[in-house]
Amino acid sequence: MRTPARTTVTALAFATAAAVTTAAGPASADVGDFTRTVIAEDAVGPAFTAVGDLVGDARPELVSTRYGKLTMQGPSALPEPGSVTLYENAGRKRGGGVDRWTTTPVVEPSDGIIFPSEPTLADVDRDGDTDIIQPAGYFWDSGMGFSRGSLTWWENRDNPRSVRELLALTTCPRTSRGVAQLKKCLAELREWKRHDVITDSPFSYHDLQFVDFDGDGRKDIVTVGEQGFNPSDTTDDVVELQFLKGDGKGGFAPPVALADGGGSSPVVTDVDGDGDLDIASAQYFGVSPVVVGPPTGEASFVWFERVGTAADGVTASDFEKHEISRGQGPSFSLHRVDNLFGDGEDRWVGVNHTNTTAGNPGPPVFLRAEPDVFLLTPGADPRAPWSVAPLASTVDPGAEFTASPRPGQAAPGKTGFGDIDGDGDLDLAVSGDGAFRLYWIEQTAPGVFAQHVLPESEGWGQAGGAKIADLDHDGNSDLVFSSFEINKVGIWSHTR
Ligand SMILES: [Ca+2]
Ligand SMILES: [Ca+2]
Ligand SMILES: [Ca+2]
Ligand SMILES: [Ca+2]
Repeated sequence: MRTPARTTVTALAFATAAAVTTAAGPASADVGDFTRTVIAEDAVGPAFTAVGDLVGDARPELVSTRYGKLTMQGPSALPEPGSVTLYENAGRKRGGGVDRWTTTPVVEPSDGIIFPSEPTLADVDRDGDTDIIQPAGYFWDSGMGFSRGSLTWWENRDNPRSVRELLALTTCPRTSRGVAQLKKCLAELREWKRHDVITDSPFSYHDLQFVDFDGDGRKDIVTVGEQGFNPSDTTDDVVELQFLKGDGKGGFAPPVALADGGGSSPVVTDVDGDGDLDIASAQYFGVSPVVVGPPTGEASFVWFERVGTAADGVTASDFEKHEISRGQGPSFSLHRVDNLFGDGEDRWVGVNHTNTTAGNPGPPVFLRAEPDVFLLTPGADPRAPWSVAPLASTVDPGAEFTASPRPGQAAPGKTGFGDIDGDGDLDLAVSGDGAFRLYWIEQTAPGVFAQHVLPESEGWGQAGGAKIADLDHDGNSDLVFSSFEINKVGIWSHTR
């Protein structure tokens, strides 16, 4: 869900069309080559889900965000604070499957975090355990006079792994009277501790990169802040690429604007191989949906070349923007995929975010780019435009990214990479987003891809996740999706 804010608010503004119901089936069902397990039913606005090792269990945990309730204020949908939940596998350690999970709140509505989007899991304070960095904010707040965007990180204190955390635990027996007080003291010390990086910002944040961007040995945050202002005006959006210098202990300097533009999921990598870190990004805002005729507006995919040094600080003057390609329309994400074809080479995959379904408001659909996942290939000089081709050479009948005609919907969306079918090569898990179902793109031979609908995913629209991991260590991959449209979080486990 590249622009959950835009799609969501528009969906809700036209809420009469938004009702999607599915009969509640068994929690787990065999479907084709996959078993589907629904682990959250009737969740309030599931948004994004990350996968990582956060607690002592050797199996991965899930960190899943909820946008929470939206209330109508006149014609506008106004979100109430959301939440973030940790899921720990509660099944047996061997053969326990993926259908039993213990949940722990990390962020609760009382924390006042608006629209928590893609969590980044990383050891922010370098004490040995994995913490959660949470970008948040509602894209349309800027047009309603609110400043509720935030970047926060949540300190993992489940297992004391530093001297400081151990010492804190030893204070409980001294300060507590009775077992009940002792338990309460210990429980509070193990709660996720909030740290504010940015609060009350007019920018909304969807995603970020936690990386040492200025080469001082301490990780920093590179992100994109967005403000949508008037929903009916596509030219008034403010999009700012930002750098927040980290001190290595969980503190961050205020954001420095590096550029206007980029998209909500920037990728920090050395694009041109000259030894310094650049930024690559899909762009959504400012990109014309009309791709027939002379080019107008922003490019679909861009990169920002680092041309200066970090010695005098990292600023906008250190970067030069280059177009990767245009003509794919507003776009969702760009990925540099290590060894995608199994030949040792990195490949670039771009995901656009468009709608060519008759009845979708906007310019005539024949003028727009088809929704697709693309292979983007730089030439000898990556500053020149790259070649672009659809990634999948075959698409199952009826498995196109056909988006709902509902206003604000576009496809595809969140995309993950991993070996889904266990044959040793990388495949893709793709959220249809505005196409209200899920997909997987199978690598059938090196560099050859076939697009399929994930079975039993009809209705799973506006889904985050698209994470691929072996959640129960049974040797088969599990795909995780959290769908705003259907209010469910589910796992598709490959079965052979
Ligand atoms: Ca930590
Ligand atoms: Ca740094
Ligand atoms: Ca570079
Ligand atoms: Ca595979």
